[in-house]
Amino acid sequence: MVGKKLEKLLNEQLEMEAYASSSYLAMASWCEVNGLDGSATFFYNQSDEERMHMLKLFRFINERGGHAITPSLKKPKTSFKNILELMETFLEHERSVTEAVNKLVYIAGQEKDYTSLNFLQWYISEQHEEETLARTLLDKIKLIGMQGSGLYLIDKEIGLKATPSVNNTTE
Ligand code: OFO
Repeated sequence: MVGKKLEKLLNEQLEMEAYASSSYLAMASWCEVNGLDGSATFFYNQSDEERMHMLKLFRFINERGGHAITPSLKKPKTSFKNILELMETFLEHERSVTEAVNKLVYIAGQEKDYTSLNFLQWYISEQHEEETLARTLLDKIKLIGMQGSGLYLIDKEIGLKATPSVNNTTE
């Protein structure tokens, strides 16, 4: 049985994952309408992944005798100055998710909820991977530069990092 305090935090986490999913969908759309097809595929996949992260939490809360609450979504940012600003937003968002996961782990430890601690390990590794990926892509954009054919190369690089997703909406 999950404690009330942790249940509330897990529901907040679920909401963050849902927001990440809609934010990345908005990023995919911006990339697509700006001719950045590789980046669009990358963010469509990221959006699907975040929905999966949300669902994992959803099921876990209910399995533990809590009540998973379907979140109402705030509108994500839908337009960006350029791919650099978009990628900075992506990294910033991942950082805030990592902070929230760390807080959850801390509270689960305090409450001696070892089942939740074990469950949350997956999110710790996932955040590590995603933050590293966002940082790498940001570095690439800075390195290549957006002038001339730079944007084309950047888009290609980002597209190469797109992991095939089960719910792939771009194929
Ligand atoms: Fe949910 O993986 Fe990052 O945010």
